[in-house]
Amino acid sequence: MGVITIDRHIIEQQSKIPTTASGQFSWLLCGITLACRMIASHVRHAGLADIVGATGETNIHGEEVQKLDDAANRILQECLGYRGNVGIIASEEDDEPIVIEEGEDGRYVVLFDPLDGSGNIDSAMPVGTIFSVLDRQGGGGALQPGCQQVAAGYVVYGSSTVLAYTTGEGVHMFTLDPSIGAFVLARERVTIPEGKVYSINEAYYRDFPKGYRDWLDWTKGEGYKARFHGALVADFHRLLVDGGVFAYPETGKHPKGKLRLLYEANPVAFLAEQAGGKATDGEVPIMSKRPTALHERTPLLVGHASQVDTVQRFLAT
Ligand code: FBP
Repeated sequence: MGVITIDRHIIEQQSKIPTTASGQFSWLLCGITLACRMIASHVRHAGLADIVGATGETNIHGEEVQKLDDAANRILQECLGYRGNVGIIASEEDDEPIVIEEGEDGRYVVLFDPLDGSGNIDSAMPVGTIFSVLDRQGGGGALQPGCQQVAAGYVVYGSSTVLAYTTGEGVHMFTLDPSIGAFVLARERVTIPEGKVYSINEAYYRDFPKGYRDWLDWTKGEGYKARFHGALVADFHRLLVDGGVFAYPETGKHPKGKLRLLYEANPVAFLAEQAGGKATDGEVPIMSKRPTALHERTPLLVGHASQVDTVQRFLAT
């Protein structure tokens, strides 16, 4: 069988699906994995090269842009820019979507958070890249509901570099083997286990809706442990492997939630559902939400299906 690299896996997966057997889709996904290998190299050299700290710029979210945010953003733009089948790219770091190819050739829209958790860079804590792919053939642009995604994934740059992706045929995980510079298959068809672990920034406890406070109080008697990395990609990856539930509810500072619907919540929701889990905004499934703006925010509750249901019961009372 030999080494199953992500590129081989993508091509083998796609050849099974008539709509994507042309190879165009594989070519696009391989562009994203190439970009993530290049970003991984930058992250690994973060403390050594002059790429830590801020650029002095502020992005549309009012956040200080880190040098690595900027580098990761440019790498993804470069690797997607010459694919020939990408019509629009949209990034957390850019105010507006970038139209690359107006015509029919530009079939796909790629939305991404080039470096999630960038507040962790200077302390060498895990960061990641999150991506979502939409098809323009139905006439939509970047503002399509999550249920229209044709692919989604993330890469976590942690103790090892791990990529997980889905094209609607389950969630598959790959580890970057630095000795060959390729993502190698680690696990296929991952499912979220039930785990007594919650990830939420409890420092905002008083600011959370009552249902979340009641749920958190309840967990204290249920033997739960808390894990919070300050990076959605790292908390979600841990959840895919060890189970449990992650939540970033609405707060006084973020009355609509902090996380962005199109390039944070939607891809995580697609992966969670493909791994047998659930993702909601506390009320409705994330993937059913109709986006109205590129950088719109949403509350996010995601995890093992029964544990999400438990939280929702507290929210409903
Ligand atoms: P960016 O770093 O991409 O802006 O993402 C936002 C984020 O860092 C999430 O990854 C994380 O879950 C959350 O913010 C942490 O927020 P807080 O510091 O308020 O707990």
